[in-house]
Amino acid sequence: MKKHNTSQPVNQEAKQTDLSVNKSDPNNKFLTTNQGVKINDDNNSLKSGERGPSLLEDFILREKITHFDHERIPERIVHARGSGAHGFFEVTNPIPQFTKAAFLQQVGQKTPVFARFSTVAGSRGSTDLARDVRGFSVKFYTEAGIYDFVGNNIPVFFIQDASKFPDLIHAVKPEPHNEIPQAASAHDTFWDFISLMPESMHMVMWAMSDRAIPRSYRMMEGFGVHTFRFINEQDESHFVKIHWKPKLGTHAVVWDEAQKISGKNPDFHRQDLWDAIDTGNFPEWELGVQVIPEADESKYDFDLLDPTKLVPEELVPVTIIGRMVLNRNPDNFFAETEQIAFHPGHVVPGIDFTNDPLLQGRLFSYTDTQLSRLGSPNFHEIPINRSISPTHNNQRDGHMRQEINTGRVSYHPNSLGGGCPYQARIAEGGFASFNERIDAHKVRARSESFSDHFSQATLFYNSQTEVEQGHIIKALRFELSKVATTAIRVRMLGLLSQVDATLAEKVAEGLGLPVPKQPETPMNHGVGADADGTQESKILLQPQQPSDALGMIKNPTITKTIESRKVAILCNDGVNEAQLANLKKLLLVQGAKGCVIAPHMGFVSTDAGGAVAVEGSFLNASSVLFDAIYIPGGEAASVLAEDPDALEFINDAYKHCKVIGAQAEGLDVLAATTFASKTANNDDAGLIVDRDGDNNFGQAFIDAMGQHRIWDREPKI
Ligand code: HDE
Repeated sequence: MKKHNTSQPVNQEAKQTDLSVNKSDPNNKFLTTNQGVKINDDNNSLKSGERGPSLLEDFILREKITHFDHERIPERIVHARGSGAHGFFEVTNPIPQFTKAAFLQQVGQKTPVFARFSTVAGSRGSTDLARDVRGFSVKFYTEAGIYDFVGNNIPVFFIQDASKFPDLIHAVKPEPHNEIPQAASAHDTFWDFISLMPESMHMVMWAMSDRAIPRSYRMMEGFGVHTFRFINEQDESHFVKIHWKPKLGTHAVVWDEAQKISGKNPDFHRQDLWDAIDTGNFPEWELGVQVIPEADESKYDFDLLDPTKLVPEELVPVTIIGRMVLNRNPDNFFAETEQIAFHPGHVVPGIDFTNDPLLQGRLFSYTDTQLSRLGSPNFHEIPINRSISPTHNNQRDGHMRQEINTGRVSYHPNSLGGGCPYQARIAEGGFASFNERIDAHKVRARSESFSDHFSQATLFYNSQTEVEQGHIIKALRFELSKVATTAIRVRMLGLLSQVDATLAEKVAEGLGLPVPKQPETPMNHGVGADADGTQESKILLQPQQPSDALGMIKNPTITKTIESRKVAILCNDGVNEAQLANLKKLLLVQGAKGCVIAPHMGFVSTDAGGAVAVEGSFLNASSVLFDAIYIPGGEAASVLAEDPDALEFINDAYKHCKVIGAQAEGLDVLAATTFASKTANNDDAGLIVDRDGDNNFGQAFIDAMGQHRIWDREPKI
């Protein structure tokens, strides 16, 4: 038997086998290999002579290059392009009558979160401003384990059954023969698939609306899409639809602007999220729920399990139960935003699933995808994915296992380990699935209650203002004009005619095609090969009352706030310092920011003999990166009128319906623009001009910005 050396205390001996890193070791400052060996020269590889060949024995070089060679992991098959941040969720209105979820019980109770927003189709390096659905995922690090909300900024989905997801994604991704186009649905394979899938029509309406080109991640809603269940202490179930409502309102850019932003700053949304948090403008959303009693499951003329349907907020109001604030940028994009692994199946007691056939498929997919993306079943051990509540189980080993499990017991039941870890009773917080009664035949079939594909598409279209309908028409014209196969365009016009006859006609006009009299019978109705395949999609509903919550311009989240908005202040040497300073100050009070843009970087001189730092030039900035424009007076202001870059800047802002303000000599610049007559006639609510020093100018400018965009400028379609 091993004896302790009496001159050496036991804990000293234990220290000799302690493998933890000594962070206070003075050697910590040195560059080392991954094996901890200090490196003397990191600039030269080992060679046979100064001008000779490199030597294979150079373990320092080989380790460095090998690591580099493997620094990329497979990107997410969907939602590859994204950005995230840390924050917290706080309960404002507990609903214990509906859910026993421990993190939702007390007013003021806070839970750390990490949120990730994404586009779907583009690859990791693609533009933020693609026309696309946005992912909206939130990992809640609750004391009862991880809860992942994995939703989108659109409340419905293209397909009803998980089995069609690979087809949908293959169709929308770049075409396989030439890998074109990147991050765009405007191509043949996508619309070929869609034109054969009438169930996608509701989602298509949303995807062609301005929801698909948000102004900012901070200004979009989030939706759980599927109906979930809340379970209370009495084990009663309620159906629930989950919503996030942005504090800054729901806003978008316009399509021409989106395309230009993609060139001027493809990281526009990523940058916006980062800068907002960096400057203390913490993004915030309210969490709301639509709760529906089990007994009302069949009350509606759509099926709650059908993910192509929403529950209008007028039918079931949204109850706000908490808020999320994002207040810390990640320290390391790869370690956190890239390695975070969401899964709609990560739920805690109090939250459960329904039989939505799309959700059911997702419950398999997300763990599976992490195995190939993160390379190991131990992805839960990566710091960003770790539960803050302790984990104990008998899962062992596998690639890159971090935890050093001790003891010899890795099975249950056991007596050698004293029975540990124990199963938790429900009263002790153990998860028990909702005791739903299921009594059915095993079938591959779709419920008849899923067969109305058009009523809610029509409801969505009818709920839009004329301006928003115009944007949908133009988006469809754009997308379908990029489709080379005429038969696909025609098939789409047929489907659109079932949503709204005028919509179809107007899209057809833009394509130079007639609307087919008899829409082609779509090939896919969610039936198998042995069905006759010709059954009609059913329209079960009477047209419903339009809903403001479905649009953006009249969306109930909209307020007049201009918080965190950016104004380009176009200056030249000799700028009127007082006017410039005054507007900047007023913007600051509103939480907005004025940025000085000039023909060159450095400084511009002021009329008072001072100098103002320039933050962007006409070469590196563009009005699409700003929310409004202001041109102060100054003796050389009119010189801007001779600068084509400055004029393009201003004309674009007008075209994109942004507010434009000018004072004194700044007005002379407007005289050279495409909208000079509007300025002269004072005929536009978004042109705020002041020739003679009106004290109200600043407030008028801010009020106009509070309208967000001046839609009257857009020609009617
Ligand atoms: Fe996803 N989805 N999805 N999805 N999804 C993924 O998981 C999948 C669906 C959503 O920021 C993948 O970790 C299937 C609906 C978001 O990391 C993958 C089906 C909704 C994110 C996957 C769907 C979503 C994903 C790729 C149909 C809205 C990004 C990487 C059955 C409710 C999460 C990953 C993040 C990511 C599969 C449909 C939202 C492959 C099979 C509907 C926000 O597992």
